Amino acid sequence: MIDLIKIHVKAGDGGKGAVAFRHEKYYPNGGPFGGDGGRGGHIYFTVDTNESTLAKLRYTKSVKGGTGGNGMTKKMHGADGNDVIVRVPLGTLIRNAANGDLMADLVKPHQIVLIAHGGKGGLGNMHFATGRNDAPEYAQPGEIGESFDLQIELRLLADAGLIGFPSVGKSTFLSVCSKARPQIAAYPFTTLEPNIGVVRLPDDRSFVLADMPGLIEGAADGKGLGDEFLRHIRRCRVLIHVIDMGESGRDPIQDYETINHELKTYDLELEKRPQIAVANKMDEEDAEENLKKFKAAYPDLKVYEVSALTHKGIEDVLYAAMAEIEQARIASEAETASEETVVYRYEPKRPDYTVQNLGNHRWKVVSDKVDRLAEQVDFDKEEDTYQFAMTLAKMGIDNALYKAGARDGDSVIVGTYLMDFHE
Ligand SMILES: Nc1nc2c(ncn2[C@@H]2O[C@H](COP(=O)(O)OP(=O)(O)OP(=O)(O)O)[C@@H](O)[C@H]2O)c(=O)[nH]1
Ligand SMILES: [Mg+2]
Repeated sequence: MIDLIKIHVKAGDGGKGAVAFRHEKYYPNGGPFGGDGGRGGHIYFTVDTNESTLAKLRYTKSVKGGTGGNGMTKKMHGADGNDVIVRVPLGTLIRNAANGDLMADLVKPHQIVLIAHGGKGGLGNMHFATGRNDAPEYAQPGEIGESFDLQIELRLLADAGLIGFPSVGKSTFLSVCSKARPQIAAYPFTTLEPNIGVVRLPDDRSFVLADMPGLIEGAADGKGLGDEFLRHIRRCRVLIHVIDMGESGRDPIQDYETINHELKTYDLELEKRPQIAVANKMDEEDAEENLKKFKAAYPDLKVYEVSALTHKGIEDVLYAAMAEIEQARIASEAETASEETVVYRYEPKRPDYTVQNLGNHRWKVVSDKVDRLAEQVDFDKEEDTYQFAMTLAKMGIDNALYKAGARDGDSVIVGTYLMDFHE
């Protein structure tokens, strides 16, 4: 059972800006004409309700976004790199493995989060013309795409889980109230992995329902399909306990006891999980008789009578499940809020700036903030330029450049301008 994996993600690098000049009739001194590089591909994660485990990612060591295309002459943009969308099951938690920070908690069907940003494309030389230099030989390199080591973990599998002995009709139940099409057969252990469907009530409320592989006595100690499935069960807010009242020759009272005993043996918490008792196969002969005995044994238990085969009584179970789920959602929201902050759209905290060594005594300050500031500055005015330089010093950029190896007289690209570095 794969419910915890590590994976490396690297968003695509941005494409290089182009250095090009205009060579056309009537423009003898052709101005700078190089276009911008394309953005690197982002890495997204999305919920795929057809997946119930992380098994498909087991051999995926890393995921890489496409590199942005380089800018071209005639101010043409490079193409953006391909985005990558990684599909994971509902209930997937994504953490930054470096510090354990929660980056995403995927709790809704089709939810999508941007985990690693592709690098911005570099600006072409057409942006670098200034009064002093109308033929800049410089264009920006693309920004490096973000990369992370991720720890991916499965938590909540579904709002409600169908549990019970093999062949009691769990998968049949799921198939009649959702679009899921699980395998259904008269032999035990037909279901080997949970199937997931979205149940939509006539009043438009909805919840996620999973059928579980059958449990048998000793499951908590690894019998039958073992305790792996008890782990899935732990990941459902509400349990729908399906009991076969039909002609199987099983003893419903014994079955009900056994399953509850296995749940408790596996995890004491499961005893407290809201549970709905469903008497299935009520269309069969003997069912009424069996049900009578069962009810006599549990006079206080609310038992829902259904036939998954003829769809009888299903809707009542769904409404009852919905009510329990809403209660449980409220409870878990309160719990989560006090435990940790859940970030639905992850926007990583980027440092205000980074410095890049472009080689050949050229440096670049990579920073949205500085880029925005630089746009306000009139570099033809001494005073403005001086003020701007002071701001950079205050932000610690001078120090960072010096530490990185910049020396007197080196060129530093700030925003779309070229400045001289003074120690
Ligand atoms: N007569 C009758 N048969 C049913 C009913 N529900 C399910 N069945 C039959 O019971 C058998 C087992 O059904 P499944 O839905 O595969 O049972 P399951 O609980 O998912 O079984 P496992 O996946 O093996 O644990 C199939 O032959 C179904 O057609 C019902 O309400 N009435
Ligand atoms: Mg099944």
